[in-house]
Amino acid sequence: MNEKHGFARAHTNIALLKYWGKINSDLILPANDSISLTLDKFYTDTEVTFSDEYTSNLFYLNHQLIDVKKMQRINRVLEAVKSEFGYQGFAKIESENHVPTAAGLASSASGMAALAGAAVSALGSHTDLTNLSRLARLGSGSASRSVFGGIVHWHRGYDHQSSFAEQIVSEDQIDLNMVTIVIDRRQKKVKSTLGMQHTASTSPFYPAWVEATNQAIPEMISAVQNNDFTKIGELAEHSAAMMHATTLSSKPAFTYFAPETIQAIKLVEQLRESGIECYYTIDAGPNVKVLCQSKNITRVKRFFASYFDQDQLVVAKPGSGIKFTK
Ligand code: 2P0
Repeated sequence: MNEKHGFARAHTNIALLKYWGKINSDLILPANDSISLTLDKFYTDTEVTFSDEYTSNLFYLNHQLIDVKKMQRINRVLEAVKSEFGYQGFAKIESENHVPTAAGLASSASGMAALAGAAVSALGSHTDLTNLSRLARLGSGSASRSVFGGIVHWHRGYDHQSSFAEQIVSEDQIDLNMVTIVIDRRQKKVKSTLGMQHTASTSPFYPAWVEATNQAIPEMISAVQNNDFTKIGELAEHSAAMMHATTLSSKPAFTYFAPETIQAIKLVEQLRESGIECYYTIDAGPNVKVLCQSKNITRVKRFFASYFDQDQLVVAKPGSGIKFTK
């Protein structure tokens, strides 16, 4: 029996300038560039074993066997890795998510990055992180960014080769933290893949979204390089607001906001007006993520604790890029 093993750990990320819509859904090529912060505490560990004895791919998530019908994207990543390394057998994938549902964060970014990392590591060398980012992208767009730590820029590109992420600054070069206000733990009703597709094809505001985001990219890069928290926060907040405006202008219109989402937005504005600088960002769900500097984490948490339960508040700091050992 000829077995090949690989392991990878990848962290989740949160977009500061959002990815929202594709120009090619097979290759997952986005309409606009995006910029994200990789988070420290939340990650996926994945082990891949290739063997010529297996007759199909098997995927265990948190020790439970997953239905083959749900494996389309996993298979796509595996096929791409296998074809790069000229391998023809099947794989067993064992994945453990350390992204608690209570954190209100998506695990597809860390999951697909860890899968690509472990598969590449099993079959060849994992030193080419740019290529790893391309392979992770085939599983989930945001996964391309989870290959790197700190603040990361995903170049939209125009084909498989040109669409990949790169690091702008590392995790120890940036003072940017995130307090998540978990408003709803249930799975979102409109999954991001569908939500962005519907928005891109029906919102008259969508072309303006793409243009405004691409224009904001160089501004965000220089804000990050200068560690300019005010500018980073303003750009991030505006990106989230614009993204959610595209869902409200799609046909039929929809929103990820819950009543408490608006309440939390107002509270962020109130806290900021009181002199504690913070900004919100919101993804494809109702939870609100508050960006702040290290010196204000305790104050931000204390403020929101008077409106929400303690276990609804989750703090995350900048995290590292993909690792190939535990
Ligand atoms: C982002 N989101 O930039 C944006 C903002 C959600 C809102 O990337 O279809 O799971 O797998 O490429 O990566 C979530 O979308 O979507 C996402 P696919 P993905 O973080």
